[in-house]
Amino acid sequence: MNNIPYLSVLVPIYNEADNIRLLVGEIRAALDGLIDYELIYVDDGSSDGSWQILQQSSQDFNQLRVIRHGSTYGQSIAILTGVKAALGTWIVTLDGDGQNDPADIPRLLAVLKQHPSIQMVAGIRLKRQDTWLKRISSRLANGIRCRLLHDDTIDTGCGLKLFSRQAFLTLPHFNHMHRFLAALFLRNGGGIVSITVNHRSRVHGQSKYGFFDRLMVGIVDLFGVMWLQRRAINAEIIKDNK
Ligand SMILES: Nc1nc2c(ncn2[C@@H]2O[C@H](COP(=O)(O)OP(=O)(O)O)[C@@H](O)[C@H]2O)c(=O)[nH]1
Ligand SMILES: [Mg+2]
Repeated sequence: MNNIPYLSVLVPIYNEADNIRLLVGEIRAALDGLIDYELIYVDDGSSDGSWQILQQSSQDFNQLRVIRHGSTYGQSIAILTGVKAALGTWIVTLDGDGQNDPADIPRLLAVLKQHPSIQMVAGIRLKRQDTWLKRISSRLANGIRCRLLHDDTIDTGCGLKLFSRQAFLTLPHFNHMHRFLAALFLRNGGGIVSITVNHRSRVHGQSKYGFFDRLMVGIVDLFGVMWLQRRAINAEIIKDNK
């Protein structure tokens, strides 16, 4: 690819071997011929052959960039690696298990056209295709988070998001930050819009998150993000001679 793309599609994965080819095909079906984009997969030290499949896939599709971590660091760190490497002005993230639908990406881009000054368009999974335990725990966590952080977002766990690369790089970065992007962009003074998106069942592989690990990490992080909000200052600049 010679030109700088408008959009970088970013897929962080850990052990998603059976989902890669299908999802790459769906992303291409949604975006080829529609927009100038690159596709970046960040493999977070998978042990199931995902890396070999990614390397093969990149030979068939030269807009596909594949990056591999030397160890497993977590989803947020994989997203950060991908955003740093990305060339696009805008980033769209998707889960690598196929639960998000690439056919929704043009709808996110259309929202951006209507609201050009915002920093993020977030997906809301209205009809979640997950177990009842995951749906209930997620609804509870979303409710508590929304009330404490006032982040104006009813589903921060949705992996489908479109955001400004440059704005993302100015956020504080920490593990698990991907669940707090709405609060962090708002803290930066950026506008966000949420739209409902499709959600599908996981067909291959297994969920990487259990109920208790997500809950415990989530509580600690919630207090951390509240502290960041308290300390936020967006200075108004009234003069700059250059
Ligand atoms: N890079 C990276 N990605 C992860 C990790 N854990 C989960 N993921 C990816 O994040 C996405 C969502 O994870 P998933 O297990 O489906 O979560 P769930 O949908 O909430 O059950 C998938 O693409 C996973 O491959 C991790 O430790 N590192
Ligand atoms: Mg999933």
